[in-house]
Amino acid sequence: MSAHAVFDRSRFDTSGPTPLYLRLRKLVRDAVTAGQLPEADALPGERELADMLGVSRVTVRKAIEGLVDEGVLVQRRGSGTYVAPRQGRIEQPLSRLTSFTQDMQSRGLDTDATWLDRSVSLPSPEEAMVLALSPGEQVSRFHRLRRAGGTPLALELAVVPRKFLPDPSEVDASLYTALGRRGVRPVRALQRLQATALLAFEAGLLGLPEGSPALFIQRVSYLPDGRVVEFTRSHYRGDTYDFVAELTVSAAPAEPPSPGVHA
Ligand code: 16G
Repeated sequence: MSAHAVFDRSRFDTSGPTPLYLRLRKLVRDAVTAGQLPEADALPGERELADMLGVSRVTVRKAIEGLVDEGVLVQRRGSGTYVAPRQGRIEQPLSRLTSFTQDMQSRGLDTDATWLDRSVSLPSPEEAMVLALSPGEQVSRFHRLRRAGGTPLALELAVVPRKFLPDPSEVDASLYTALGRRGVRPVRALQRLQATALLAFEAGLLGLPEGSPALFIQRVSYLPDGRVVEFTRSHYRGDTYDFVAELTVSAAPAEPPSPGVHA
């Protein structure tokens, strides 16, 4: 998405009591977080931005000052305003079992996808083992390039035993919604993350140079009765996604009864 699409006047909501400079600040911050304004990209000049959005230059200046203070933007004297390095990463908590669509919607981002494969087939030996399938049992296969806010974020191959989703065309925008409709949405999952470098075809689809860093994530999800409902392998762009885990100390062990005290 170009800066012109981000700063499209028709999409800039000016209704309501929030001051315009705060709205503009949020617009830029969200676009940076979503990767729509990539790291090191130059922003249009102050006057151009004001014209594009139909606001005053004072509003633009105030918004930019705030974003520079926040560390979202940097200003270089004489040359302009740029998206600051390493900003705009999406932080995803590791402890909640949510879907890509849910994750992005909670950030106010629209999702879409390009289907690379949506079919029924026999599983690979690895898939048959992970999904605990009987010999000859088929799987529904969902291979997508997933985008949020127009930016490619992940390549994802989800494999589901066909008995849970007999017709792959039931999956439109969200796999989890389709599973939910059939009463087999997972309630628990194990996820493994590994650092990797993108192969040429993966990089090409994600719009990155070959060898770019990525997170390779494998998720195995379970139904309440312990059956495996999903085996998904994804490549998430390393430059936009942070998975964040919350760590807590385990609960203190129960105090041993004091000597000599009996109920
Ligand atoms: C996430 C999951 C993936 C799941 C998908 C469902 C990770 C690493 N992976 O991308 O396992 O299949 O969500 O999303 O979080 P959907 O319901 O939007 O299709």
